[in-house]
Amino acid sequence: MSFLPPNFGQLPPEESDYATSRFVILPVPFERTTSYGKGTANGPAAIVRASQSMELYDEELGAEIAAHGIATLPPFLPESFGMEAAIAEIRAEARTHIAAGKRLLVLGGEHSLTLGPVRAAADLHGEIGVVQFDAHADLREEYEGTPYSHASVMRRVVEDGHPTLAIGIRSLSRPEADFARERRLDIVWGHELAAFGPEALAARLERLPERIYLTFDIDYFDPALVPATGTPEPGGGHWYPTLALLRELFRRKRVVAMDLVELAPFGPLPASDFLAAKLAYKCMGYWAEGERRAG
Ligand SMILES: [Mn+2]
Repeated sequence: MSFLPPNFGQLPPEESDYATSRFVILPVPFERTTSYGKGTANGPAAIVRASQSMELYDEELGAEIAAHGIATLPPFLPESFGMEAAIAEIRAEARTHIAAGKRLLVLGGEHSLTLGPVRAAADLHGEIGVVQFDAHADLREEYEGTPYSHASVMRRVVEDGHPTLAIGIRSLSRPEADFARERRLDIVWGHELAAFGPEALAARLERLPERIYLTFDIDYFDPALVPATGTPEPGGGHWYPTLALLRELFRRKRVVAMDLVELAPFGPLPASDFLAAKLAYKCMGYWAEGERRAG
C-alpha cells in the first residue's frame, strides 16, 4: 500500500512543504461551547479527508491551485481550560503563520475560535475589516455564561473595533438586532441573498478597510446543501452565487487570513464535507487570483 500524505489535497512534499507553500491550513478541532448538535471537533479531519478525493484542477480559473503550495499543519488544540486563555493560544499560533507571510486558512471547530486569528491578523496588520458569512449574527453579549461563546464571537470582534460586513444572517435575538441597529452594523440578511450579487457586494466592500479577515461559518449555506452543521437554519446561500461573492471579495480586497468553521460531519452524508473542502480550495484559487491582479 502506498503512503498517503495526511495533508490537504493529498499533495506530494514539493507542493506541501511549509517553507515553500503560499497557503497554510491550520486545523483547530476546538469545541467547547456548542449549543445543540455536537461534532465540530471532527470538522477539520473530515475536510482534509474529503480534500484528498478532490480534483486539483480548477475549471473556472483554469489552474491547479495546489501549485502555489498548500502546507497542512498538525491539529492545534489549546491546552488552557479557560476560554480567554484558549483564544489567546489560538491567537499566538495564528500570528506565527501570518507573520511568516503565509496565507492562513484555519479549519474549525466551533465559531468561537475565530477571535484568535482575527486578533492575530489585527496584531500584524493594524486596521482590518471582518467579512462574515453566517446564518447567525453571533452578536450576543454572552451566552451560557461565557462572553467567548460561538454565539458571541462577532460581538467581541465589533467591540475590538473592527468594521464588519455580515452576509446571510437569518437568526438572531432581539437584543442582537438592537445592538446591530445601534452600532449601524452592515448586514445582508438571508432574505436579501437572492438579489445580492457581486456588484452589490463591491459597493458594500467600499465601506471596509483594504485588509480583510474572512470568517466563513458553513451554516451560512442552505441546510439542503450543507446539513452537517450543529445549528442549521432554513434558507441561506447556494453554491455558485456564493462563489461569485467570494471571487469578488478576493478581487476587491486584500484578504489577510480566513477561517472555515462549524462543519459537524456525519458519516452517511459526506456531501457537506466535500463542499467544505472545495470551498476552501476555491477560496485559495480566488486568493491567488486576487493577489496576482493586485500585482
Ligand atoms: Mn457563526
